[in-house]
Amino acid sequence: MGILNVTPDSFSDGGQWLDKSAAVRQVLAMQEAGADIIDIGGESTRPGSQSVSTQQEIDRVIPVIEAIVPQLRVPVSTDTSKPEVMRAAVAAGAGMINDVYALRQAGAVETVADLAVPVCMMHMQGEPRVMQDKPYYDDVAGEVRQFLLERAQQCQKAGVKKQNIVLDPGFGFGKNLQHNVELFHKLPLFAELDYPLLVGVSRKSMLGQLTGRAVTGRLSGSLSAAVLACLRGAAIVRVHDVAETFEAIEVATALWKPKA
Ligand code: 7PJ
Repeated sequence: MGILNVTPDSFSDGGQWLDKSAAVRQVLAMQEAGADIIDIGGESTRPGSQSVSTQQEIDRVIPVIEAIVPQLRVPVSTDTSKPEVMRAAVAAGAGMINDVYALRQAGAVETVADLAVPVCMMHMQGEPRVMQDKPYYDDVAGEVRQFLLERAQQCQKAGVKKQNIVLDPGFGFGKNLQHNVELFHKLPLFAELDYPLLVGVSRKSMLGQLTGRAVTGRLSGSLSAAVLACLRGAAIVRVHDVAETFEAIEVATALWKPKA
């Protein structure tokens, strides 16, 4: 899954793709490089970020979705928590919803059930503005796993089809380095659930904490983490650097279990 942020303030590519034609070039390049899904978001969820209005988010995201969908072979996912944005995005041609609130906003579950599109539900403790203040868990992997299973079950009860659900432990969302490391170590506990597992660690601050690198210097760390996530059972990795990630996974896959 290749990331396209159409926000002025995202932590690693904020402000870069506000221009529509630049955005189109970028998604075509990600598709060429091997992306199977393009994830487009109009609201930054980085720690401390402020939320944007529904209309602002629609104004940022919908024109870009309309511009890119006719040119793409692969589906577009929309990174949003707002039911109105979900509806507008799918009407504009998006084929998937990616929600860091795991459909907990009012009306979100019903909307996704009604739209009948795949949805990624991510775990987050707290909300972006305050989530990194003092994250606390007794058992981070157990609690995140339980949360995701409960959300999946509630959504299925409300009419979301099981085969449309993807789960994501939400690296960096209300988690400190120790939490993130433990979660990463225990990814197999998530991979064994009966839902595809999505992992997003690309350029995140946990990699900066491990390497001392600023956002622009986190490619090697991101590749290493993406490969390990796949080996631990991730079905989808959400990344900024699609070409590099594709190649890293290609080599790891070939060498991990050579074809007979
Ligand atoms: C994630 C996300 C993630 C899913 C962001 C960033 C911060 N959606 N949206 N999983 N992260 N599903 O791009 O690093 O980890 S925003």
